Amino acid sequence: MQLSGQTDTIKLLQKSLSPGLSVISEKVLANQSLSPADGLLLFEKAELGFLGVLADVVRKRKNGDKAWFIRNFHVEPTNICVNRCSFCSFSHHFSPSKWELTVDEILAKVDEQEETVREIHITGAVHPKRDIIYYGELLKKIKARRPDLHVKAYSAVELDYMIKKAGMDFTTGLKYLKDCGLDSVPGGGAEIFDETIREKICGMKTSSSDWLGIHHAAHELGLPSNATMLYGHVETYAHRIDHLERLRHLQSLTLGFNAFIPLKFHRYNNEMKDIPEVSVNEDMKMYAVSRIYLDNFPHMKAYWPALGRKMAQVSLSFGVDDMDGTINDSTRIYSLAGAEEQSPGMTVSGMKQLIEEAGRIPLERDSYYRPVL
Ligand code: V47
Repeated sequence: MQLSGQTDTIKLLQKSLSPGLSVISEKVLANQSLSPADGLLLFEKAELGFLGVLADVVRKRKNGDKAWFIRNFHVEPTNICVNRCSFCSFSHHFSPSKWELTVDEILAKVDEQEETVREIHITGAVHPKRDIIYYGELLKKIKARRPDLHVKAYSAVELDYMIKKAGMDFTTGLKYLKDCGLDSVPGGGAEIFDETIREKICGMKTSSSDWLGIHHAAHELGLPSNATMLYGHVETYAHRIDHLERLRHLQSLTLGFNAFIPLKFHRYNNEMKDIPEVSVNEDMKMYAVSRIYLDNFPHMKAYWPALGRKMAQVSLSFGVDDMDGTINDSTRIYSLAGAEEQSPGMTVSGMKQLIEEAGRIPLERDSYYRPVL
């Protein structure tokens, strides 16, 4: 029999599948959402190759053969943190050095970038002495220098702290920052929503409901955002599905999320260093199940400084359509945690080559996933 595409491949595979997995594959082909029990069955029983085929159906439905990337850079204003998360190698509690950039130092980093760089991603630790006025002024100064630069800034954890400190509610605080120049909110700080696991690995930080509440408020103000999950530590598959379910539910209300970004736990130099890192097969499983489950998320991003560029390339066959960006060696969060990319930066031609080698069409994007032509 000659195969005419993914549907035929799945129909062939169905003959050797358990009834549960076969029903799931029918749902995916019919563009129906999976139940939490379906998601769990995929994690527990599905072969990796089968997950790749199903994830590919969803990826292709949403993005064709395009794989997006952006010219961007990060600024991590400080690593001095009021929180003490067990998985974090970045904060001053564990990092070999302690830093806080001045506004001028941050602006100098903005000035260093070529004009073609279109997005700045600002995130860092939760500094006890800084407040919403400071962060708002920073946004205004960046916009005064580079009005065209999209500012994706402050994880929900930083926002939670500065907004509560100002005595504001989430909507008022975010509106203030939006008026100062905030364009979108990055996905950091989500970790794992399950309250028991969250208490174990990052009990001091923003609660899951506040993380979701901040993103909800941002979406209602027209600020798009991303979502992440820190996986591969002490959580179970059921915790991962619970996390995906909470995200899918919020997305069904707002459609404000752009991308989901699974973040693989790295163990170097943090309080969870005794936990072995998961295999690359487990990474690809995580990407594929997320792509299949989050059927209302337009994009799945492989954050290559965390995953490594080779596995990011492989992830394009497990649901990923977005390779994040060129980064320009501007982030330390993962290098401090022992990721293989110790100086993460990629040229545009390197990015395009990586994508083309995986059989996809590289497309430079802006922060709203509009092609840059
Ligand atoms: O929230 C910290 C994670 C996140 C470790 O929105 C760790 O486009 C693994 O959210 N091992 C911050 N992960 C980074 C982040 C992000 C990155 C890229 C793009 C976007 C986006 C957002 O990094 C933290 C935490 O989950 N993290 N330490 C570690 N040892």
